Amino acid sequence: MTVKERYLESKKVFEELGIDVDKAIEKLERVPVSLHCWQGDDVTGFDQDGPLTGGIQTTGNYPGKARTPEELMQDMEKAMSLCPGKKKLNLHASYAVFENGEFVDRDKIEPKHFKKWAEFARKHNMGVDFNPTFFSHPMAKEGLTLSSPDPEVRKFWINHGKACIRISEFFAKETGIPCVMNIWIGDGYKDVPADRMGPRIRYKESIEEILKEPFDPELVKVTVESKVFGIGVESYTAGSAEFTLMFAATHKGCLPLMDNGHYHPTEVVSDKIPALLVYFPEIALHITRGVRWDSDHVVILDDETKEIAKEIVRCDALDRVYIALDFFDASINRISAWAVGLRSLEKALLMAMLTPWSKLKTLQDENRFTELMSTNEAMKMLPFGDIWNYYCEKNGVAADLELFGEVDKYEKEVLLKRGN
Ligand code: RNT
Ligand code: ZN
Repeated sequence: MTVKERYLESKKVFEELGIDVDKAIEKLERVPVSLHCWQGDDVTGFDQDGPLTGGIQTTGNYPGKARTPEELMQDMEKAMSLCPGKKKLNLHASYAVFENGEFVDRDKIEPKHFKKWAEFARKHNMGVDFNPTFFSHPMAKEGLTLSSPDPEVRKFWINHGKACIRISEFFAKETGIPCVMNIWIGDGYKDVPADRMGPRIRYKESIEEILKEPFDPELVKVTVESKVFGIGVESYTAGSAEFTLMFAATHKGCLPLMDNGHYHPTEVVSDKIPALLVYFPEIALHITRGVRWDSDHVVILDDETKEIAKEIVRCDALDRVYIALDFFDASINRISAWAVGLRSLEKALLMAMLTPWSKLKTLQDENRFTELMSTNEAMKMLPFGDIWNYYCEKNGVAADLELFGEVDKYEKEVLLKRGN
């Protein structure tokens, strides 16, 4: 049987449950997922030679990492060609492209330093999301940026934030698609602090300063990402969950961003999505996989990824949730990391779209929990794979079992020739 024939057979199973499979596929094709550039070079960037700081860490030394904008774009292009669905580009400010020997520090970057990325985005018909880079820089003094007690340090980073707002608006105008600008700082303390409120007051005031930069809230969506701890800041972070949530709730046009690696290990973001959607018109997500901690492993089709996708879909919130990936694994082929991560999320979304939520909700509301459990378990064995394979074929991308071969070929033809 061909992929198409299998699809037509399996489709009937879902249709019996009242699901319009063709419509689900069409819908999925339009959901943008933001692909993070930083998986391609282990969060190194192009504007500095120092180590990765901010309490995040990549481990591994897999050969062939991208060293230049050209290499990174080439690798992202390859990764995107291996994934079905609509993409967006997620960029960090540290990926500024300086030409002809020019260099400016982060507080002085301009849209022109991102012209190459705007061209890249336009070439691929995608929007751009943007992140000020508050780490891996000498001005992150003692690991502190927007919450630093040193006004000079704060000023530098406030100016960086303002520059990033201008760049985000530039991207939105260049692509015609709103730009999500995410503020995340690694500020915090290794050991028990004497003052937990002071840094938060300074962080609040610093973001407020950044937001004084004029921008069109329809074009730039400012998000604030929380985090419970980082490497070297185990005892305290300024941007805790309550802090960022309250900031977003009390500042017009600001959205909360939840990264599912940034909570206590038994907390789940899937349950937080519907809670926030009750109050916020829009929210943002970083989808990652924490293994015991915020380890930023590649996203796979695990239970929490499926639950997150389910919540977005059954809350009918695909147009209210900005979805981005955020992981960085340097121990395996980086193209495969991107492709497996993005494809896994696409699979989770597809499975969520092929589930008869209104029927299941009725079972819940009518207190028919015996039937709900047995139906839920039955759903797990439905032939999702046949639908997925057809979705890949329709989008002209590799089937699951062809993926490794494609990546391996690229590794031999391109990555290994880099000699790094
Ligand atoms: C760090 C945050 C943040 C970063 C990126 C590189 O823990 O998740 O989103 O991963 O900005
Ligand atoms: Zn994140």
